[in-house]
Amino acid sequence: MKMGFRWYGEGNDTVTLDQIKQIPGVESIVWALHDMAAGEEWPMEKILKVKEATDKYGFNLDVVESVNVHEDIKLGLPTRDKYIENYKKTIEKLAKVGVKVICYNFMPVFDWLRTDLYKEAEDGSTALFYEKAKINDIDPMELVNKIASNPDLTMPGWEPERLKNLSQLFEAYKNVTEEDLWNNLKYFLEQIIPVAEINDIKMAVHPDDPPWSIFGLPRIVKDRNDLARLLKLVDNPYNCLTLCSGAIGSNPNNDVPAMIREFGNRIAFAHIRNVKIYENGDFIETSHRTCDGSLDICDIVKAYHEVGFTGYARPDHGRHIWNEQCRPGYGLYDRALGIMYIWGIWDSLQRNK
Ligand code: CS2
Ligand code: MN
Repeated sequence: MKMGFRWYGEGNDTVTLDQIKQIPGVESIVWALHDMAAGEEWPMEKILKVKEATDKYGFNLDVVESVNVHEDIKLGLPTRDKYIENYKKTIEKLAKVGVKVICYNFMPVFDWLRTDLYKEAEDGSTALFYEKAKINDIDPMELVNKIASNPDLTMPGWEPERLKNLSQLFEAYKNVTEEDLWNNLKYFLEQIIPVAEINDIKMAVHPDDPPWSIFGLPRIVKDRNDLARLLKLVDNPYNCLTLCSGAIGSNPNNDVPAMIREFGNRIAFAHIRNVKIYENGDFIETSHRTCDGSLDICDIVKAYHEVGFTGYARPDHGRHIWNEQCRPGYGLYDRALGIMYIWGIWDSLQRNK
């Protein structure tokens, strides 16, 4: 298992590369050009700038999260072809700096969704929270204003340019069924995977977060059967998964360790984090420790160990602790603690092999 840490780039992150360097065992910076709109071709100069910054610290750039998929591709519009061409050109450029995995998602309109970014826990820490009942009542625009209101730290997946045409987007998806979305994903992968293969880059889809339909929008990467269908859609070792335990695991019917044991050789990127799920379906992000949440992180790491996982992992989100001012979910402290918990389990499994 190779450990990575998500970093938003120079001047765009409260966490510095100096700090990341001091977290034990981090080899990869998980990165992206966060100022590029979905569908645009990434310029080589900008890619090289990130490489220059991370080279100084000896980090590799093996994992990109994410090259976002333009809505026209998800909608299956005729204009999709030009965006797919741009995606291919971006893949070719990323290969030049040694990228091995591209994480992406196929969620219409919204990426991840929460109702509260700073829900306070008893110990005074705060974390991302999802209140099921609120989603049923709230107007999507109200939620967008709440989530995207911090102009200094754009939330990935909530970029202003993506959300400015929200009502048109909802209109465009009105008659798009889940089967349509599957067909559009197939069309995309049939074109992208051969290019990814030639360039030795694995395409790793991130599950829907949360793994159910929201605001009546179709969603198709929600459970074990979806993952199995997705891998068969284009049955090629470069068509892979980002298995996000916290995303897919926020549905208690999803057995994350079983998914790892079943799909291990097609998981290119592991997002490891815990969530506490309440009886009414609400959930909150917790520390990584198994006893703090509803997911068995010990068994999740054990499953990766059992399948001989040699891919990339990252701690995914963390809580906000010790008064850290940071992008929600992406502070230094709790993610660093998460890494140490993962290493603790991993190292003891290695020893007892
Ligand atoms: C998620 C997503 O893993 C995460 O942090 O909150 O934002 C994820 O980055 C994207 O869905 C991947 O494309
Ligand atoms: Mn994730």
